[in-house]
Amino acid sequence: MTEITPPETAIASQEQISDGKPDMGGGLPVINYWAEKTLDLKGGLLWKTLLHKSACLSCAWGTGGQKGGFQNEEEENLQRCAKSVEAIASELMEPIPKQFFQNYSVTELQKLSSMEADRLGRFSFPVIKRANSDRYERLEWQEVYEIVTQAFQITPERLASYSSGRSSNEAAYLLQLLMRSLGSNNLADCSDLCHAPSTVGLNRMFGSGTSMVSLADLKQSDCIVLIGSNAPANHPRLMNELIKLRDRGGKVIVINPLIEVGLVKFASPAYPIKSLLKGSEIASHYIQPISGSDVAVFLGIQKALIESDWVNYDFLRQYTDGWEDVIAQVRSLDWENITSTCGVSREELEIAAKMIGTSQRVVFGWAMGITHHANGVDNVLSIANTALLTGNAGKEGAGTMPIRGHSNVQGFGSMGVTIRLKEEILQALEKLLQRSLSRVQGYDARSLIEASERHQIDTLLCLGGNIYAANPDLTQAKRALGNIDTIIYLSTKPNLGHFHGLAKQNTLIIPVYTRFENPHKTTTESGNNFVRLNNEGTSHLNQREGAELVSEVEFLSKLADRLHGDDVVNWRSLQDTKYVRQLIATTIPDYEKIGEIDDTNQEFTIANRIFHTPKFSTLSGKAQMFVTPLPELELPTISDFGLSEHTQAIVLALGTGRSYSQHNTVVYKDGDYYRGMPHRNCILMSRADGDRAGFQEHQRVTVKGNVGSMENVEIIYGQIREGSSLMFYPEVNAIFSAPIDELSGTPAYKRIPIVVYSNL
Ligand SMILES: Nc1nc2c(c(=O)[nH]1)N[C@H]1C(S)=C(S)[C@@H](COP(=O)(O)OP(=O)(O)OC[C@H]3O[C@@H](n4cnc5c(=O)[nH]c(N)nc54)[C@H](O)[C@@H]3O)O[C@H]1N2
Ligand SMILES: Nc1nc2c(c(=O)[nH]1)N[C@H]1C(S)=C(S)[C@@H](COP(=O)(O)OP(=O)(O)OC[C@H]3O[C@@H](n4cnc5c(=O)[nH]c(N)nc54)[C@H](O)[C@@H]3O)O[C@H]1N2
Ligand code: SF4
Ligand SMILES: [Mo]
Repeated sequence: MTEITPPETAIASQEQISDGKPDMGGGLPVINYWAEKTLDLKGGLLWKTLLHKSACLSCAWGTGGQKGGFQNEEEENLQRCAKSVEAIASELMEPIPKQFFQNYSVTELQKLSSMEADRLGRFSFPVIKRANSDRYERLEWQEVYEIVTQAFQITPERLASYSSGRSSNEAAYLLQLLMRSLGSNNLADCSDLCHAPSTVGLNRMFGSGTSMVSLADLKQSDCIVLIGSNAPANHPRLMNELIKLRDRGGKVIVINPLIEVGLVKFASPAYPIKSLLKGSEIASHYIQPISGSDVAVFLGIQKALIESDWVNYDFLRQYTDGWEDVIAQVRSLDWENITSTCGVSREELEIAAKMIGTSQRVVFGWAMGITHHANGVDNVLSIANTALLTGNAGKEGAGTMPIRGHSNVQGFGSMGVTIRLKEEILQALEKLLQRSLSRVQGYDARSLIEASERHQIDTLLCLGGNIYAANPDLTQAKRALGNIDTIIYLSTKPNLGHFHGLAKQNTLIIPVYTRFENPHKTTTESGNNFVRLNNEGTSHLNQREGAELVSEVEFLSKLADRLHGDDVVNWRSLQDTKYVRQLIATTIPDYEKIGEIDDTNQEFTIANRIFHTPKFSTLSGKAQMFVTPLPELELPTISDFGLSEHTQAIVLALGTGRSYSQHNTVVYKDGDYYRGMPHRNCILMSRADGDRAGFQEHQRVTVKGNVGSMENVEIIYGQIREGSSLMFYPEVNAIFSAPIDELSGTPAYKRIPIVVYSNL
């Protein structure tokens, strides 16, 4: 039997933080950032934008209120974080100069880093890169529409779209309506690389794939289990809810292989006196499992719940199906199996079980540490099983809460941008379009890359995002996109995809307005199912000479009009987003209220998503429980990577993710202050692993995955579970092709086998 050493608790490790690393998240650096951005030359414009009534661009927490940009849906004030400022500041940049693309070839632009590409400025006129040229050149709108219209007139199976969740509900709805009206279901979306396991898992269980918890619920809970989320960086306003929960005597259980300093202690600028200077304690109990072993953690917690009689059998009998199998599986597992899989002691798991079992209202929230695994759906099911075993679903203040990514990614799913469209919506769309629609299985983000590699895609329209750099194996992504005849990028800012994700014939970039600049009203949906109305705005770019931006809705409706002409749907009239909202109201279930929003201005919570009674949206009304097998977490050996056993090397599981100052594939600032990583070419690992391999901190090493390697990577020691490590995407996507979760199609970005070695 392997001896399991209980991981140090967060509180102990907090004192060990040295090397000039901060001992809490948030705090004065955040205030400094605000001051720097809001007081500089552009400060006035930034404040104007912050005060504009529109949802925050950045994460799906969904801040931005009825009376301006600073409220959440509970009308609490001061609800904008530094990440919001970061995202806005980036979109307020000047346009890329007129001569720029004449002066620089694509070959030269390919040398730019993500940060350098973003800093070029905003796109403000359409450009094209043709097959026989190494430059983007300006294109007239007339020609844009001619090329795109022609590119869309192909066999529908060879037409595809990819989207990213920054655009509006209206643009998302139009995109899928256009694609489906043409017979294509190839609606790949960034959610395929993100929360698809949550959507799949929760739909199977509850018949609804989103959070069942509202912000108001969160305020009533007395225990939050936060799993695989770096909320201090990626959902900062959630931290305020955790602070308030601790203040009212509640418990926060954190499950994460890495001690994120902001989850130990967080200094929130929202509470200048109470929290900002001293910081507020966040985690009551910090579990540091082996990465990828969360199912084992939850099976252990379930076992402890059963053994201590904290299971709510009445609830299970009345409101769930399949619970007997789940209980039988847990009983059949012995503790040794569980603890050796997750590397967490029985005592640690029992503490968590006690906190959950003795609390009245428990919320289970998770992010990418849960979904980015080959068993991502199982991870979600094991969390939701734990909620059901304790009756923490279908009541106020409790339930399952996937913490969604992009600010409107959930709206994209609701609008039907998905390859798993509910039959009910498909039928409503058929009625609207008065024709039968294709049932051919569409491509998600990964299968789109693979289909492109097989030369099965001719035209790809990208509504935002960066399909190239968001995917694993950048060489494959580049090759695959290079097989597509025409790629049309609708974008606000340049990213690596515009210079590396080039089509065989024509690559077009169409400059679009951001959410706060659109000349019409739009809506977005937060991760907690709250629909916001974004007011019309203007763009600072409109005053710049030669600027010709378009709204996404205008572009899509004009394209549809050209393709369909006279049709049952008057596509041209859909340039007025009010009409799009009317179509949404009639075809998207539980979205009826959007039909009145132009008259009432009333933002709303989508019906039938928040479960306050244990009646779920499944056929039987009962939650369906599923057995979740213990994961097998073997790693390859040094020689499997083609290195001699004598190399000074160590094999680790690599978790890839975001630094503090980046938004997905877009890097705003080098380094990660909170994790003590001075630049992006670092690997964070435990001192114990470094010692085992004979490395020194700050030594430069090679990190090798299954398709490539990165050189000169600096070792940084941190409070990460032995055997695990962390590096930043998108750069690291060059070195691996990730295993895929078969049930959701999502890559296992958080458990990539790598070997770290020294060339000396
Ligand atoms: N500022 C900012 N905000 C953002 C984004 C951004 O890039 N920048 N991106 C947006 C998007 S699209 C998303 S999806 C979210 C992402 O938000 P997160 O999911 O918080 O971001 P990640 O960096 O992917 O890392 C998640 C956490 O998972 C942990 N982890 C890694 N492996 C495991 C594991 O096996 N088990 C467990 N339990 N934990 C693990 C990591 O240590 C890390 O703390 O944020 C959204 N908000
Ligand atoms: N290794 C690794 N890979 C990952 C992840 C990971 O954790 N590790 N995370 C995955 C996750 S969770 C996600 S969500 C994906 C993210 O993948 P994507 O969503 O594809 O990528 P982003 O970097 O968010 O896209 C940024 C670009 O969107 C455009 N944009 C911004 N605002 C707008 C707008 O309003 N309209 C339009 N049309 N365009 C706009 C800009 O051009 C900007 O450069 O990456 C995935 N890839
Ligand atoms: S928590 Fe998210 S939605 Fe709220 S202000 Fe910060 S980035 Fe924006
Ligand atoms: Mo995401």
